[in-house]
Amino acid sequence: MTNLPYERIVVLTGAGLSAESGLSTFRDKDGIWSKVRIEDVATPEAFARDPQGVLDFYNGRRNGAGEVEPNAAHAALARLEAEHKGDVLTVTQNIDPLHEAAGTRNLVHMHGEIRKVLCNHCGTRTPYEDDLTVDLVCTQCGNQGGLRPDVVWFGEMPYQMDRIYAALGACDLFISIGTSGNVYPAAGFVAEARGAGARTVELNLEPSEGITMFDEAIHGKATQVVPAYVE
Ligand code: BJW
Repeated sequence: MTNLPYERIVVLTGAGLSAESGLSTFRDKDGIWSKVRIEDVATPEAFARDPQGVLDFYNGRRNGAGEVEPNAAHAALARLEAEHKGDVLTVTQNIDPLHEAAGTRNLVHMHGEIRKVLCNHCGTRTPYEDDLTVDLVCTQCGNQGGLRPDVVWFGEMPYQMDRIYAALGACDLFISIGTSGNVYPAAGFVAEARGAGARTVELNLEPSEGITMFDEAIHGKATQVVPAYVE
């Protein structure tokens, strides 16, 4: 049973949370960015230059993630939301569906969801589980060639920023889990929460880029440190 003495909690999660479920992180030694270049797969310019190459990269990621299950850290965060007396908002940078699979409901996927497709022409976002190809036609607007994974690339605006900043401005506890603190705006959330007077806590395998902004840091594997901290 969770016993954290705070009213409004914001939890930020990153790739390290899903690492023990078998999903790769980005910036660790064998991470995704050690195998492919950001400029080739994770920018709007890459998609414009080589749409099928980018779609193949994400088709591979989605298929590789087929059998993945939430781990003990996802489960602990779902219990925190269910049992905590105050508000808990979970903001994830992850595009996998493991928070919701574990039962978290008050959730923002700020970098999108790999199991959805976004039409670059009309902006419609819809669930889509199959491989994407450049010849697909949008069922909403009828345009061909604009369908892409619903993920936020470098240079694009992450989702629900107004909701996130409102929660950061009102929170009294901010917990950052499994993120290296390299990518903005998420890397700046700890400063926002601190500015609002919140206690700031990092739960990560190692000190992140933003370590000096945290009041407390517990370093270890997410499946160990997250249940121990929130329960
Ligand atoms: C464990 C563990 C275990 C391992 N247990 N822990 C110059 C200065 C400042 C900003 C910029 C700048 N130039 C450009 C920018 C902006 C840019 C940016 O931040 N660039 C930086 C590289 C400098 N950002 C953007 O473009 C963003 N948009 C934007 O800024 O819009 C304008 C705006 C302005 C103001 C307000 C709002 C908006 C968009 C960023 C999009 C990021 N997209 C990606 C790809 C998504 C799709 C996909 O998955 O392919 O998102 S990149 C990638 O990085 C992915 C992640 O969500 C994101 C963060 O990575 P994360 O989660 O931190 O993973 P890692 O691998 O870095 O870290 C894992 C951590 O876990 C490590 O610390 C490990 O130790 C730990 N770990 N195992 C616990 N078992």
